[in-house]
Order: sequence, then structure tokens, then C-alpha cells
Amino acid sequence: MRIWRTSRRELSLERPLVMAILNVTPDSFSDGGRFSDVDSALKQAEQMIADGADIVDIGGESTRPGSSRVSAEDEISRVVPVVAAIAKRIDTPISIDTSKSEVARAAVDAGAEIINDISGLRFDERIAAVAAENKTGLVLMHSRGEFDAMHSQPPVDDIMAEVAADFRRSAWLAVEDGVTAEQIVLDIGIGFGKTLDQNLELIAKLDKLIADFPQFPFLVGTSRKSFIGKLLDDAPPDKRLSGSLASAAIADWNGATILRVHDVKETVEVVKIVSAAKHAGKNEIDG
Ligand code: 7PM
Repeated sequence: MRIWRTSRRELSLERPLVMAILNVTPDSFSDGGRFSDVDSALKQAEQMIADGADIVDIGGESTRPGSSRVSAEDEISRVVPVVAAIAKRIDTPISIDTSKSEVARAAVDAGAEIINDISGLRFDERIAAVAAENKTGLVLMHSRGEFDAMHSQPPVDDIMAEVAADFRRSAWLAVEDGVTAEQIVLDIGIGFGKTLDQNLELIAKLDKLIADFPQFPFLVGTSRKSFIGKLLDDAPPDKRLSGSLASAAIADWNGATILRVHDVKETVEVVKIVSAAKHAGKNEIDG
């Protein structure tokens, strides 16, 4: 049986898990921590869990094209009160979406049990030490270029080969710093320095990549991303639900074991259909 080990539990990967996205990005009046911000994040988390979320992923730094980096201090003041409030009331595993070790450490101290690093240890390798010390889960996502240039990288020729090579490097760095294989999850980083065709290729051939890394589970996040908008006559993010679900189904079918999404309820239904199809033809009694 496949498992993913976090600091607080062992997650079964028998069926794909749904990771719900909870953004704690600032409004112009606040750098976070206000009661109303924390309370609305808590309510959102509760709704997503009621909808079937297995993990809540909390992020305080936008990696949107053109956004500027926030300081570790600002990011901590945004996310830590939210992590603490949710961890205190709810037993669902919390993941912290950050590429700064100071933020990761503060969030883990507040109750996060998974570190989700969109840089795959490229921006701050000390993330690995925080994961090792606390025995948290560790998501190593593939991305290209420095923070400010992540979305403007000249395309590489062979994306499958590049992602595989970078996974080897990230996973090796993590293991070298004391993270065990059971803590690590790999993520193809849809939308980060890839062309439309390369995003599609990564999802369509995900099974091939997974076959090269049989020891690690794979996470895929396509939800509302711009490649979907491009395929749907420039649909804005709030009009990308069907596209998000279709791409989630393909990723699930091709072996992804964690899906990172905005629309939890709908994705849970997709997972049910894909799982049923995966088990078809085994002569079980009709459900
Ligand atoms: C703007 C651009 C806002 C991109 C938000 C994003 C992933 C992630 C993100 C992913 C993992 C988003 C992204 N994407 N972490 N964090 N995998 N592990 O659409 O694909 O949420 S940020």
C-alpha cells in the first residue's frame, strides 16, 4: 500500500487525494492576521473540508506572473495566524505553500504538516532541513528560472527530459539533507516556465514520467491555470471549471495521486468516476 508520511500522520494514497487551495494573499488594507481575514479563511477551509478536501494548502505569496516577492516576515504574518486557527479546530492536514525556510518553519510550528515548495529547493535549500527536522511531507514542484523570471523563461526543447533531470536534483538534495523518500512528493509544475504544448505534454505523458520515479507519489495542479484559458477562447479564471476538471481527470487517469484544486466538490466527483473506471472489468458488483 502506498503512503505519504507527514509529521502528524500517514496518508493513504490508495485513492487520489484532493488538496484544496486556500489563498491568503493580501488586500490593500492589511498584511494579514486580522480577525476577519483569519475567520474568513477558517470558514473557507471548513467548507472545502465539508466538500471532501483531504489536505488544505495555504499560501501567502502570489506566484502570478508579474507579482513581486514578499518578505519572509510579511508572509509569516499573513499565513501563520491562519495555519494556527485551522490546525487548532480541524484535524485535516495543512500544507504550507512557500519557498522560504523561515516561513516553512513558522508554519510547521503553528501546525502545518506538509511543506509545498514551488521551487523544488532552488530558492532556499534550507527548506529540506526544516522538512527533515520536523518529518513533514515535502512537495518538490518543478519550475524554471528565478522568482521574477519564472513565467518568462525561454522554452526548453525536451520538457520531459528537463523535468526528470530537475526532479532527480531536487529529490537528491532533499535526501542528502535527511528527508526520507516516504516524505517526498513530486509535482510537474503546470504553468511554471512551460509552453501551452509542454503543459499538455506533461499531463498527457505523466504516466511515462511516473514510471521513471516509481518511489515517489505525484501531485498535479492544473486548476484554473492559464493554459486552460488559452484553449477556451481566453476564458477568465472563473470560467475554467470544465477545463480544470477535464485536466484533473487526465492527470488522475495517468497516475497522479494528489490533485491540487480550487473546486473541491466537483473534483471529488471526477475522482470517483476515474476511480470507478480504473477498477472496471474486475467483475465487482455494480455500485
Ligand atoms: C498565479 C499564478 C497565482 C500561479 C497562483 C498560481 C502550484 C503550487 C501554485 C502547483 C504546487 C496556482 C499557482 N501552483 N504548488 N502553487 N503545484 N505544488 O494556480 O501546480 O495556484 S501557485
